[in-house]
Amino acid sequence: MTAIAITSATPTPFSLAPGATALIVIDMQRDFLLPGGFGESLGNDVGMLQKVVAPLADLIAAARTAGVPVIHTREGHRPDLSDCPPAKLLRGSPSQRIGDPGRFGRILIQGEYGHDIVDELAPIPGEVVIDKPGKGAFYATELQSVLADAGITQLLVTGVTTEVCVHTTVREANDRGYECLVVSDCVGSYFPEFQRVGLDMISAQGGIFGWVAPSSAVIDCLA
Ligand code: TIU
Repeated sequence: MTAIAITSATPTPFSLAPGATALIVIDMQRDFLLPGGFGESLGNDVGMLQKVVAPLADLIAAARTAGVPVIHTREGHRPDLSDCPPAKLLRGSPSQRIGDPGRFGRILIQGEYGHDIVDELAPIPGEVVIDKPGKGAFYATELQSVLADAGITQLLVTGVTTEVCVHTTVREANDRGYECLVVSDCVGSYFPEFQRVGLDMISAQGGIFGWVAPSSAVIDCLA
């Protein structure tokens, strides 16, 4: 299939190759989006991330219709915390730490209600869900082999938070040779300033890590 140009992408039009593209949805978990989870324990206003859900639901629906694979990630740890480095566990002075009981179960622990993806964006049968212990989706996960097996070379990157797990994943992907287009209204930050600057940093310097475009432009191309 021939490539389709997303002409409104910055810094240059993005040449989307259907059949070689996956939509990656990073960490749209209750623990980051709902009160009582990890995000709030760090002192954040979790409401800041809610605005991502509606446009991302539309983009996921368009990807499914177009046959673009949707890959979800979840940040979290084993119940015994054996995959959580002490440096991560002890970082900062949160009101609650990873593994502590929160409103939705133990915070950021696999299998707990809060660790799972919000209802509106729930994976459907057959979609890959990558459980990751770090901020980047490639570190200590099977993501690279999943992408290689599917012949994926381009990633439409969405999820939260823009400057933490989205950025880390885009940088990891960039160094592994993937072309990343970050969907501007489908990534979210607790901090408006970080959202703006985080997106600018990706497409600056001629697209040092990738491209940025709104979901409307991506959905038009997938239709
Ligand atoms: N705290 C914060 O902004 N983010 C994270 O801890 N993880 C993700 O970004 N998923």
